[in-house]
Amino acid sequence: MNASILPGISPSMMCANALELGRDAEALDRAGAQFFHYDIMDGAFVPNFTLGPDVIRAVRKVSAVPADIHLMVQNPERHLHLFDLRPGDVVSVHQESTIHLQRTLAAIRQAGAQAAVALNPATPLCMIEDVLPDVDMVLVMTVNPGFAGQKLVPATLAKIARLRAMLDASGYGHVRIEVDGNVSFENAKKMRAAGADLFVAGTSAVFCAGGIAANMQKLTDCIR
Ligand code: S6P
Ligand code: MG
Repeated sequence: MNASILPGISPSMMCANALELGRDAEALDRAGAQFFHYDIMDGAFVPNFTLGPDVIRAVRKVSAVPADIHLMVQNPERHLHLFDLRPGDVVSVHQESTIHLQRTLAAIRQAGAQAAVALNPATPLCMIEDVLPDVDMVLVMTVNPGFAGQKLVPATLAKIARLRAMLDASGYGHVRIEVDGNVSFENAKKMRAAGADLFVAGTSAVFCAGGIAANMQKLTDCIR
């Protein structure tokens, strides 16, 4: 792990109570969420639909927590203009989703946000070696994207550790590692030990029995 990066939690807003989204956002803000994670799907890159730019705009009315926008869409560069990006926001695009990855990452920075590249479990780390100067964060999918409530793909734990070593050895020690999928209390400890520092919290840890405040505290204790 990189000791200079403050680990944090990015609650997955698709797992919040859709009928009480504002109330949940305020509770997550009070509980110290570093970002709010928004899953944007197109029914093509992944076989599902979830949130969109209007939901992000609505949540911004009740909280200033930055947006962590996870684009699971084909050709994400065509849709960046739909988001009112703010400094401090981070936008992830999948390596598998765009041919001109470097150009897309540069466009995110140009729009004023931090840029991140996301990797499906089957995509090897070598696919992002040449865009490390263009990213502020790498999102390691620890399940196949598309749905909440899935089981961890075990090989992704070693992948996090290899990524941290690769970043540190190549002069990109400042680049964060986010993990997304089945971040349970138990898995979060293993992911943290492997070098992850931003944890997407869904049904496995925060949006489950116990309530938002207590679960956020418990997860915080697992990653610090
Ligand atoms: C899945 C999506 C994720 C989920 C999150 C759910 O495609 O990218 O952000 O919302 O992983 O968490 P959990 O704990 O239900 O797996
Ligand atoms: Mg996600």
